[in-house]
Amino acid sequence: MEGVSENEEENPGGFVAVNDNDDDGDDVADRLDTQVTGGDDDLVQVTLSVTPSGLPGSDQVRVTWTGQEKVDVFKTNSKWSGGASSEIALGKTYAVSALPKQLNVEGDGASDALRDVEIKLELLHQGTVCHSDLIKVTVVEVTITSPRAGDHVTFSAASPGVCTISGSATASPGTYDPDILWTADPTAGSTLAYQDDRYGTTVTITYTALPQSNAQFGPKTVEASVAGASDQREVKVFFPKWGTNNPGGSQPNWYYYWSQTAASYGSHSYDGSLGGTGATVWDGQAWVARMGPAAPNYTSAGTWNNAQGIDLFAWMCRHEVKHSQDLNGQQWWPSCPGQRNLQTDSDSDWMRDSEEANIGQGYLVEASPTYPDQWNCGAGYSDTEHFCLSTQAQWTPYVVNTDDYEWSDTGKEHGEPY
Ligand SMILES: [Ca+2]
Ligand SMILES: [Ca+2]
Ligand SMILES: [Ca+2]
Ligand SMILES: [Ca+2]
Repeated sequence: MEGVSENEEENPGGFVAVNDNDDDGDDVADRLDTQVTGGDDDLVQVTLSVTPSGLPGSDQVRVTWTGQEKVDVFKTNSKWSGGASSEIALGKTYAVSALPKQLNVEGDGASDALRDVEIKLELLHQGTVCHSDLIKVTVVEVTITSPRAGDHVTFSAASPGVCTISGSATASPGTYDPDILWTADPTAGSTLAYQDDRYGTTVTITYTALPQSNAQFGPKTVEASVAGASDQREVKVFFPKWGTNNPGGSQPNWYYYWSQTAASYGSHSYDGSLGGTGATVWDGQAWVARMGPAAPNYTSAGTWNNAQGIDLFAWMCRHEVKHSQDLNGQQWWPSCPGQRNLQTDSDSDWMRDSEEANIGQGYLVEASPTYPDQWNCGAGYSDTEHFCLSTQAQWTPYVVNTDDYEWSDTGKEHGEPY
């Protein structure tokens, strides 16, 4: 048997894992699958051979096993061959001339005790057993009861932040409980630790310190394994949205991490002193886009189609960045705010009167706004707002389970609107 030397065949014997994962990804547990496309590495190979060679051609070998509810035996490790199941019937015989032959043993149910399945190969000479070889097998299963698939876990808002995953699992046969080994995916930039003890039926897995990269949040796999058997659960790891314990320092976590995603746009910075969602301000040298504390929230005004959370942030980036580009690039107010005055902006629309006609949108120097407010901007709507809203980059709302990069708690992937 694969991985078992001749002198270990009866003790400790071989190990086969219960095949209840899904290697071919067809949503059928492989144990119940008639065909595992591409082969299944959970099946354990057993090689049938006899020595010496040169035995009479009429000699046969016969394969039998105990524990039929615990193991099945197949010719191929895909459980399928020539358009049909490759399962082998108990007591199958082979001519010695056909050896060596490889069989594949699948675990179908866990052992009740160590070595309680016996696979026997008998050499038959003129129908009588003249030699036999035995290998004892333990069918092992490990089952994770915590975490559950898809569980959400969030770093604390403390500095450094700590994310804790509580694991528990059982092994069959139960003898293996203390030997269950826990493994969790690493998180680059965080310290992964298994508190106290990495072995046994329970574990506390911790990640300490929030990562630099937003891509380090999201799905993480936790695995429990013992004696060749394993079980996995995928959890989702989130950052505390309102915390500031990211590696960048003082910015809120939502700003730090969302700025790394497709929701961000252009060049902007965070200003916690702003009253609202964002603004374009003169920093002494240029017009710059600033995001405010309300950018990750919700606005019931219609301008942004009731965008919430990361969608509102995405609209704010696109809007304020466009304002900054207009005000800088269009040369409306080349060294503002000093030169903006009512003589050069008679309609107070933040568009220099001498430029209004050159923009090509038919803006009038005597009107702000020139056109109706189709965005429900309300107070402050002007020709400058009209130009920005007409020409800025658009945003398609974030789609949960498709876009997969909004890992704030609270937030969309976490299950809240924002
Ligand atoms: Ca499998
Ligand atoms: Ca399958
Ligand atoms: Ca004007
Ligand atoms: Ca105007």
